[in-house]
Amino acid sequence: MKKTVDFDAIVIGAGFSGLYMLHKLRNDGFSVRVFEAGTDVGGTWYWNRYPGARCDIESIFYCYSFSEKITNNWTWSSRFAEQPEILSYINYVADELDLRKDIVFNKRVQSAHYDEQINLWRITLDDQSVVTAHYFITGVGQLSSANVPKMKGLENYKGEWYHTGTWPKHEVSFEGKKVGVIGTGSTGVQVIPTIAPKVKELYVFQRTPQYSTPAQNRPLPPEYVAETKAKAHELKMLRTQTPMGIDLMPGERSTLEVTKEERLRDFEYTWQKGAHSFVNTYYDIIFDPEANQHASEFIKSKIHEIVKDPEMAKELTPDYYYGARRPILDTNYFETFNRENVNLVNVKKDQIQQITEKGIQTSNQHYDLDMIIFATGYDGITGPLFKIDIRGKGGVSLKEKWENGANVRTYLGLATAGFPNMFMIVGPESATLGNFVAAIEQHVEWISDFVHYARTQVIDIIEANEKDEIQYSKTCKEIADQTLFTKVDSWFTGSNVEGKPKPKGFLIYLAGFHEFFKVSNEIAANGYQGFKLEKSADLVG
Ligand code: N01
Repeated sequence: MKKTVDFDAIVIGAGFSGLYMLHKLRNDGFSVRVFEAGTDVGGTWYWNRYPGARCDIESIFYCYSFSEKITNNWTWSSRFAEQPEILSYINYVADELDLRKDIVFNKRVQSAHYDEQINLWRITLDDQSVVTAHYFITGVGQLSSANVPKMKGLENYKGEWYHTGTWPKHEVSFEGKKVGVIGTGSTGVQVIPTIAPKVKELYVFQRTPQYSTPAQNRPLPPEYVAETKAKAHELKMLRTQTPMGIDLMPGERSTLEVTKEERLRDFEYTWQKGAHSFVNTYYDIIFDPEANQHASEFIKSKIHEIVKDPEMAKELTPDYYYGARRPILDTNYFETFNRENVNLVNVKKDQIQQITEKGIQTSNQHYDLDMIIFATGYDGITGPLFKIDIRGKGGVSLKEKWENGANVRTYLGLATAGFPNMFMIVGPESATLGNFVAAIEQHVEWISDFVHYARTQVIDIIEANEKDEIQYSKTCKEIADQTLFTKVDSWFTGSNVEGKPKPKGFLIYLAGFHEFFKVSNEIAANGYQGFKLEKSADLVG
């Protein structure tokens, strides 16, 4: 049967992933259309406009590296760029590469169904129009499905309320207001110190205290910028040769082989150095409970040193393994709790019972609030994919195949059996613990190389083998089980979303970017081992 398709590839999302995917495939001569729910490019950085939003990977790494021209033409102002600057950068890239002409904004993809009779993907948009493509590629990110907890009474609340991940474009005023922030993850830790000086009264509703180390953010001096541009090639190499896709390797020594004095000196050094240096002080911090305890105790002592009220310091002190949630970097987070206008509510002890017309009712007290900010995170990793009705062979949905998230199985996090010609950028079980943009660049290049290879070999159907993905998922879990990540609840394990099933596996490949790149490149070099490749010249669109 001869078929016609609208596009060679349809990509969802115009963030870092979708934009680069569009550029790569288009350069290779494929017809591509990107659909984006927002009104402009940016993805995460389009939606997350909350006060204090900035990257936690150094700006010189948190950007594309594929174009010398873009690298040379763009100058970051600070070590960790703020959201408006990152969004300007993404806009600059979109203009520079003339990407907008192939992006349809304001369009949400509702469903993507694979038609196995004629081997194409049929994509339905929110205006019920249908487009078809040979390849279906998701660039929806891991953290784009906002988690607004089901709290009784929210619909009756008369004040303003916002989720950080869908922050409005208009200016939000805090002056003279009593504001409640629910959630103290990376987002809450950025919002709280930023708005504390602006609000009349701030109430932080904390369920789990956080370990956080100082980002040590600062403006970038011109000579440093010149130096990084001169060694752009070297920095690019580091993205693929290090575990986190940045210029850091885990320490060479064990926490347990040094004296107490050395340990304190080393921890103090990495604490002052900032970025993700602290978690990398010694190689065993996220593997060995005893090593971890030393790092945890150091941070706990810092919390007690910084926070003047000993009771408050105690409430802010975590009691689980440090680093086993994505490590948080802050600017003046713990210091903010010394302000007169900042109050801490431990909602594990004093539970939120309901939202009232005027604020929040806990078991012990009513808090009158003009504004509530939900910094409650995301239905992570699987959430953005499950928001779309994706169906593969036999009409089976991704949700069904992955048992609602309890049994996720992928091959390299990039593909999954039963869903031919579908690729996921930063999908579940890919290596993303670190520099997301470096991960995205590698995934996009790997996918576009594969698609290019398929075209040259006249391969029409690409599908991961079930047996290989079962083995890959097993490996992912085995790697994670050697770390402390599987011993702590977090958005990686879905524990932050009420009713979300705990995955049997672990949804991030934790052996590091460098290992992931090696494994995925070897698979490619071996003729895409682990994939079924079918030639069917008649079906070529
Ligand atoms: O989300 P989180 P996030 N009642 O899930 C609490 C990236 N990121 O948006 O810990 C009360 O970590 C929840 O409590 P608990 C980064 O990868 C990057 O902060 O589940 N509280 C927790 O305190 C990060 O890891 C940057 O007990 C409730 C908080 O809300 C990821 O995004 C900046 C609750 C959610 O924390 C997620 O971070 C920001 C409830 N019903 C984010 N439900 C950069 O710097 C949830 N919570 C690049």
